Amino acid sequence: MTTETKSGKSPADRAMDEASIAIIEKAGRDCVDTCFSRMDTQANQCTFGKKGLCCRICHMGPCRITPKSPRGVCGADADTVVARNYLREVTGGTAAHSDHARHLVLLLKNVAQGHGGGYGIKDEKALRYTARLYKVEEAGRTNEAVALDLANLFLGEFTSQEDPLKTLKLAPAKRIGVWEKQGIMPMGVDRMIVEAMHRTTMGVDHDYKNLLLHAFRTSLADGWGGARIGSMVSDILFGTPTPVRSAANLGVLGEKTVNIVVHGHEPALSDMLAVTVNDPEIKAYAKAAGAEGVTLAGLCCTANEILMRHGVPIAGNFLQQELAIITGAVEMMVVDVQCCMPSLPEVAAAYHTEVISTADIAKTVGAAHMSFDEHDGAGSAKAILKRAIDNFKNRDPKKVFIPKAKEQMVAGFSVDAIKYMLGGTYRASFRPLNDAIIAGRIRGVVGIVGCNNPKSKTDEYTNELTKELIKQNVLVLKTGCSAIASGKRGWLTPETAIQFAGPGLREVCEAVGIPPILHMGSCVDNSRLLEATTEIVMEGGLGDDLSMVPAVGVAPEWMSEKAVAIGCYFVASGVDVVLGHPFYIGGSDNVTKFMNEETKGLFGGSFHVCDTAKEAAVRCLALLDEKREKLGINQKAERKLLDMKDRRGSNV
Ligand code: SF4
Ligand code: MSK
Repeated sequence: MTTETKSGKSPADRAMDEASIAIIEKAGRDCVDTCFSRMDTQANQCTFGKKGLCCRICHMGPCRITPKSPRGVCGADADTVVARNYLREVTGGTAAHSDHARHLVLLLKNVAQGHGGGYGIKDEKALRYTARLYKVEEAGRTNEAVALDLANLFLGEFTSQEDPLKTLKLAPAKRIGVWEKQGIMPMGVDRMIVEAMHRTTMGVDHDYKNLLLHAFRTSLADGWGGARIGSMVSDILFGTPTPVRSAANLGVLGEKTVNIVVHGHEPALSDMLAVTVNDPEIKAYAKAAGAEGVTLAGLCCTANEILMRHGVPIAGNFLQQELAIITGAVEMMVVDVQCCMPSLPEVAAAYHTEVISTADIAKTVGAAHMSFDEHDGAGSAKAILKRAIDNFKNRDPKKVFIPKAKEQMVAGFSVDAIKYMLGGTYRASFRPLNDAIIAGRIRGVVGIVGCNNPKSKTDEYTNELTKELIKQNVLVLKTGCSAIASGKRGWLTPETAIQFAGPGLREVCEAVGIPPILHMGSCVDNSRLLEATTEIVMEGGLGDDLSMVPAVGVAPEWMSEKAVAIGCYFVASGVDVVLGHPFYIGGSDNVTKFMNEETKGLFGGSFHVCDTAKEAAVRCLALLDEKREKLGINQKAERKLLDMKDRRGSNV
C-alpha cells in the first residue's frame, strides 16, 4: 500500500520534472511503494547515525555516544567513533570505484591475451597515449603486447604493498609534494582498503586525525588510482567519448517498441548490449514478437557510459529507477553493480517487468540472475535481449503510461574532446580556456557531481545552482546523476542553456561551439575533472598546482559512499568541495573542524556545507574569486600574451 501522502508532500514536492511527478502520482494510483514513500516511513531517522555517534565495531557495543555517556564501553570517545565511521565510508566508496576498475583491467588483460570474447581495443590512440604516460614501451609493438603490459602494470596498482601508486605521477609535481609532506601518498588500492578496515577495527587507531588522514590517503587511491584507471581502461576498450546527441527522461521509452533499461555502473555488458541491439537478428526477433523494434535506454552511470559512446538515450537518474518500471512499459531492467535499489523486483511485480541481475557479486532476491559471461559477451547480450523481447507480449496496455517529457542533449565531453573543441585538430589544447579565465570572461570552473536523494526535491538544488553559476560566467562540468539532471532540464545542448549564460561565458561557448554545461561522464569519471584541472595547470598561467586554479567541486544532492570518497579526493587534491548536506560527522567538533577548516592548511582545499543552492552559489563564487585574487587576475584584465615560462607553470 502506498504512503505517498504520509508526510503531506505532494508528488510535485518530490521532483522537479513533469515526468517524475506524473509517475509518482501513478505509483500512488497503482499502490506501489517507492523510495519517496519509504522516505516517509523512515521519517525519524537515527540521530546517532546522522552524527556518526553510533559504534557497532565490536560486540561489547553497540555504543552510542551522548553527553551522559561520552565514551563507549572500550573508552572510545566521540572523535574516535566519528572518525572511524567516516573512514569506513570513504573505504566503501573507494572499494566500489576500484573494484569496477579492476574488473575492466582484467577484461583488458583477456583482450590482450586473445580471449576477449568479442571485446577488443577500440581506441588504439588512447592505448598508446596511456602507455606513454606510464612509460610502457609502445613504438613498434602490437596493440596486444602494449595492452598486456599496461594491464599488468594496472593490476600492480591494486596490489602494490610498498611503492606508491604510479598513477599519482599524473598529478602536477607540486601536488605530489603536498601529499608527500602530509604523509598521504597511497600504496596499492587493495592495501589501502585493507589497512583502513584494520585501523578501524576495535582497539587499533584511536587518533581522529590519524584516521582522517588515512581517509584522505584512501580516497587518493580512488581518484588518482582506481577511478582514474577505470576511466582510462574504459576509453581503451570502448572508445574515448566525443560529443554525441541524444535525449533524456522517461519519454525516451517507446510505446510500440520493446523497452530495455540498463542500470548500474560497469560498461562491459551495457556496451555489448548497445552494439548487439542493432544486430539484424535482434531486430527481426523483435518484429516477429509484434514490436516495432527495441529501445535500449539507460539509468544512472551505466546510462552515462553508453550515452557517451553510443548516444543511447537516458531514461533517468538515480531516483527514477523505480519510476521507469512504474510506466508499465519496461520489458526488462538489467542491473549490474552500485546504486540499484533492492526494491526493484518488488516494484516490478506490480507490472510485467523482469529485473535481471548480471553480476555474480550483486544479486537481489526476486530478480532473475543471468550471469554475464565476458568470454562470450555478444552471446550473453543476445540472450538478454531475446528474453526481454519474449516478455513484450506480457505488457498490459491498461497499466502503461509513458510521460511525454524527453529533452535533447549533447554529452561525451572527455578531456580530449574538450581540448579538440577548444583548439581544433592541430592546436587541441586548453589554452583558450585558460586565456578566457585569465581575461575574466570565464570566472572559473565548477564541477557539479553526484546523486539525488529523496531527502530533498529531486534535481532542484543541482539545477538551481547550475543555472546561477552559468549566469555568473562559470563553466560547469558535470558527471553522474547530476549531469542527467541537466539533461532532463534541456540544458545540455549548445543552444539552450546559453540563453542563461553570462556574456563572457556565452562568448566563449559560441566561439568554440560548446554548451556552458559539459557532461563529462559517470561517477567514476570524476577523475576526468581532476584530469581537466591538471590540463589547466599544465597549460600555464593559472598557477602550478591544482589548489591555485579557480575551480570548485559541488555535490548538491549526494547519497552514496562513493560521493564521500570523491569529495575527499577532491579536497586532498587541493580543490574546495561544497556539500548540499553534511557528512555524518556532526557528533564531533574536532572532526568537523578538521574536515571543514584544518584541511585548507594541509591540502589547500576544504569542505563547505551549504543548505541551499543560493548559498552554494555565493560560496562557489567567493571561492573562485579568492583563487583569482591570489593569482592576481581578479580584475578584468586585458588579454595578455604569455611567454614560455608562464605557459609551463607546472613541473609535470
Ligand atoms: Fe563500543 Fe568500543 Fe566496541 Fe565501538 S569498539 S562498539 S565504542 S566497545
Ligand atoms: S549513479 S553514485 S546515484 S551519481 Fe553513479 Fe548516480 Fe550517485 Fe549512483
